[in-house]
Amino acid sequence: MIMALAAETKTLLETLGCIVDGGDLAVHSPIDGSRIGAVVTATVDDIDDAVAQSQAAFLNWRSVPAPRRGELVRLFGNALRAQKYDLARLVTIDCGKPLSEGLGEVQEMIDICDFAVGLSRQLHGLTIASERPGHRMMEQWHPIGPVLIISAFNFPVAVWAWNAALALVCGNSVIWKPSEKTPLTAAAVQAIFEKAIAAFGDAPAHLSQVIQGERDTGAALVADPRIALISATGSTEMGRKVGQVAAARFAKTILELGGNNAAIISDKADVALALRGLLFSAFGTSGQRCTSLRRLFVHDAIYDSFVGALKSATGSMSVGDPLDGNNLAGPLIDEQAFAGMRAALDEARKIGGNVTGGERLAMDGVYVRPALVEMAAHDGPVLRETFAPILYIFRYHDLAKAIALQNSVGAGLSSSIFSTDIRECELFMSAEGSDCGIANVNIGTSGAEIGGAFGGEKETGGGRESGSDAWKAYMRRATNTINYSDNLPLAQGVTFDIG
Ligand code: UN1
Repeated sequence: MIMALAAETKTLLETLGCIVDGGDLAVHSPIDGSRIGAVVTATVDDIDDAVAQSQAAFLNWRSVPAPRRGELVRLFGNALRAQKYDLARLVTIDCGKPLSEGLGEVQEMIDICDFAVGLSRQLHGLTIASERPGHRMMEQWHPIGPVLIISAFNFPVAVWAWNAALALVCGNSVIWKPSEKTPLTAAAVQAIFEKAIAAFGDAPAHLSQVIQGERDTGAALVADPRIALISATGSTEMGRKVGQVAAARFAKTILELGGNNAAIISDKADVALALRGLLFSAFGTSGQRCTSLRRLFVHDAIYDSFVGALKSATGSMSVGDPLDGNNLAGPLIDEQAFAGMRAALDEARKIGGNVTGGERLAMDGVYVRPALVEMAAHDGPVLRETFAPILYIFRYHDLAKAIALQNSVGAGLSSSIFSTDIRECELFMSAEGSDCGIANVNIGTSGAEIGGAFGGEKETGGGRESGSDAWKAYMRRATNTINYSDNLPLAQGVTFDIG
């Protein structure tokens, strides 16, 4: 298998038009831990050049009419359609998610391209009534500048696409710092993007660039005053650093950080549907989504039967090679992820948690059984995000108290209620309900579509990406007041008469 993965990676990269000639950053597939390639990391000088080139590209691109900019994104979406399967396989090899999810990830890229193409004719502002006679006010949205996109290993290409597709139609250049754990998919996507650039004809050079490297590379880019907007996906710890550096120079940020997502299973839930929905959210992608379900509040009246059904469904979940379509979950990204999982489970046991599953499987790569933990207290590891398939389970009686407990953690990304009672569902979505950026009813916490704004509150960072009006974060707003009269009345009735 070891030779096979390296050889397949090479073939896939070639098919995708990507030349990776080796380099100083070795890449390993989480499927079996084998080495599948290497990429060249950027030096300090490379970073400086890239930002200068991005700035030059921006100065050109901002003047291209937005619908024409949309044409480039349309071509890119088509190029992705043509190579969806090959790119999806590479995603699976690079980050270990099941092939079905790899395909879904590329589809998410295609979807956001379609969305952005339509948007390229709708970057509209308001016309506002003026209090002054013969005056008109309006808002315009203008391109903002080079956009830095920092992405994480778990969605190695889709999250970049959410940002890049919008940034490009909005008239910006982009620089991508992918996770050092998944650099090959980034290189491949850049090669696909270059095909769209070639078909487009006259896009400026360096409109989109990939800068490979580790944390210090990201830090150098974040600190560069020429970067107008930083969109960073990753841990809350990373986001806190990025946010502080950006704030010091008043750069704009979109931060999509950790989640500690919960679902409430009411005694009025459709339990079969709830079970399916929460299993995907908790254990799909091996619990390595920012939207993964981590905490479950089950109503007292159905607790024993529901948790029994959950245990048997979890026990029969197939974990293994993500390229094999029979497996619902693949490996964890690396040994460090397993260490984090083990530490969280040990800690949970110490405070009275009853753990089912969570064992490591005897295979190359880091494969684990999903873990269910019936908790006595909402405390300890429950309060933080552990990027692994662990679901903490609690009993509840009073819905308002369950919502309060759900909201009592630092993160505020995603949440769900499973109930057929409209009062419970509406309460959950109301101002007194979930405090998360995403509050779902009768579906799990993960697997959002691109049409909605994506992001969360509190320690999740507060930014929004993807659909709805998230595009506004990628532009600067100008308020224009136009006087078409021959008089100069001042607002608020102020007088200033010069003789
Ligand atoms: C992430 O894990 O960083 O809603 C993004 C979802 C996906 C995106 C997750 N569409 O689960």
